[in-house]
Amino acid sequence: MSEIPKSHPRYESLMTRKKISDAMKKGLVHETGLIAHGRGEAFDYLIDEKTTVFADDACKAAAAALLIAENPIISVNGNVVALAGKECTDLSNLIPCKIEINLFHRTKERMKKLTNEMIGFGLKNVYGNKADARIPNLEHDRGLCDKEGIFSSDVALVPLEDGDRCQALKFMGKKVITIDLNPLSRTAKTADITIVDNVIRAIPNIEKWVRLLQKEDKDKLKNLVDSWDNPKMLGDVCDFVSKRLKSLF
Ligand code: PTJ
Repeated sequence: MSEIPKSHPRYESLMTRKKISDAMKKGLVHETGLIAHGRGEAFDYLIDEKTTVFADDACKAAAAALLIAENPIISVNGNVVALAGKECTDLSNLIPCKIEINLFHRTKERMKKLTNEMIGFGLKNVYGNKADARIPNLEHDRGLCDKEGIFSSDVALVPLEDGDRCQALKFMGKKVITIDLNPLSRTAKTADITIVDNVIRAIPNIEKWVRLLQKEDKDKLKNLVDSWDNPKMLGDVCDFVSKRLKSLF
């Protein structure tokens, strides 16, 4: 493929596409990950490809939840590793928390490649390979997980998550934080805290809030989490998008 000129008005978006398509060729991203990415791009358009005040507030609540957690974890899939693997590693070191690879389309080969990719980003312990536990009520390999990983976690950050698994994690009693550009998805509606933003912007933004909040009193952080109203925020995002679209023409 010929070089994309920096002067192209969609340079960043095209480079991100290249990143995800290269990762698919390397066997990191599943082929349907490209379709998921396209859907994400469409929703990103609707918010002008910028972090909204609602997403920023959600990142703040997410940071607070991760900081007060006893056993927090970040779950990553192929798309997340390709787009924000290094940023997830940095965030996990800062909180600190575990990272587990949880795949929808799980194969031994992809698990191995993604594990090596995360090790390359500096992650010391990669969870997900033991697969010595199962998320209840989830048939198929996507229910496999690590006992010492997501299975025993109390707060789980699950970006680009499948709706079924998000519901199953909630059913296990976990506090679930997601990052999903689609405010209408089942995952967005099921999670406790939904960050309606691109994972590329959201992970560094959570990191920003972790730095700002890490010395705060635990009670204050707990209040922040307890007062978070996810359905209201989703309504506000939809309102924002509809007003924005009406104002354009
Ligand atoms: O690597 P695997 O095997 O675990 O597979 C991962 C994918 C993403 C293929 C799988 O989980 C899947 O099919 O996901 P869905 O059900 O298509 O959901 C992906 C959601 O993430 C959709 O609502 C998209 O709008 C949203 N999304 C896509 N790209 C981004 C995004 N949200 C935030 N940032 C993105 N870059």
